[in-house]
Amino acid sequence: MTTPHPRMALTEEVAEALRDGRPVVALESTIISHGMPYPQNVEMATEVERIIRAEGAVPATIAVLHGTPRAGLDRADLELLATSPDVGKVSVRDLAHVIARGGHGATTVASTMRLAALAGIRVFVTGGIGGVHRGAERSFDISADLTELATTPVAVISAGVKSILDIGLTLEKLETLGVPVLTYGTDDFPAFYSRVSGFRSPLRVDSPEEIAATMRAQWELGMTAGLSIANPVPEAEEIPAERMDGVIERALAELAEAGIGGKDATPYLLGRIVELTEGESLRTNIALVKNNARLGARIAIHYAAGAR
Ligand code: PSU
Ligand code: MN
Repeated sequence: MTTPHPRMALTEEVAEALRDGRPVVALESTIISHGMPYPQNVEMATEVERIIRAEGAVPATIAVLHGTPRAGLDRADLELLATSPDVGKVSVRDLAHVIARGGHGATTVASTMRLAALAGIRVFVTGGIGGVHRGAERSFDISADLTELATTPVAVISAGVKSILDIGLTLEKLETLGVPVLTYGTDDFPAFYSRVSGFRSPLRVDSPEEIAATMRAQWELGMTAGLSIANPVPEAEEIPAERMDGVIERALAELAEAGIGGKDATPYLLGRIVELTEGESLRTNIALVKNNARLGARIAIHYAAGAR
């Protein structure tokens, strides 16, 4: 057990669970503020916390509020993140400044990993991680999520990587960075909306026990990198890649036309994809986050049991 960093504010529930070595699962907040429309975003955030509790773990949604990095939020906090235009998208490079000015920030995968690690949380559930954008050889647009995975010891459960990114280059980059990429229950690396991306999984695992044991081995060896755990969307909810391809091509073309880049690129693409699929992609997005929450809670339970 690690003592939480003094700059982190934990709820009593999260602090006690960590003190007692009980399972805790971190959740990000950019997905709430910049990844989904209202009110589905706050409903998703609440439902995911409920699922994690029902599985027997403690949820800890992470954000910066009034300049304080927090782990564990209440309904009013979630509502604020879901509705307020004052909540910026905060990745690692933005953390210090939002804290210094006492502002609000929705944390990305990268900054959520960093704050989770400072709180002493090792398991983190999200929908999709950032990666190497298509055309990165010119734009240099590679998400800080990847550099964070290379340096911060947290296991991140996602549904793989969206094909708004270059999935092949993202997998190559993760290999270079020494990040274990485990796929749960399948030999195919999943593509978020779709169960199959056309890329093989680097490593297949078939149980939460095996994932928890891999986390332990990774960190007992003194390696500080995190792990990327890819959990395919349930079959009933998936949108086949053939159907998503056209939508994603169109959203990418519109992004280029609008001249949008930098940190606004991912939120823009996510929003356009929801519009272009008339909400179908949103239903899939919500379903896969819930599915990841179930797996993440089970991993946290096995990890906590082994750490005692
Ligand atoms: N991918 C998704 N949904 C998301 C994000 C990525 O499928 O909500 C969010 C996550 O918070 C992720 C961030 O960390 O976007 C990556 O942004 P960027 O590409 O600007 O690094
Ligand atoms: Mn970027």
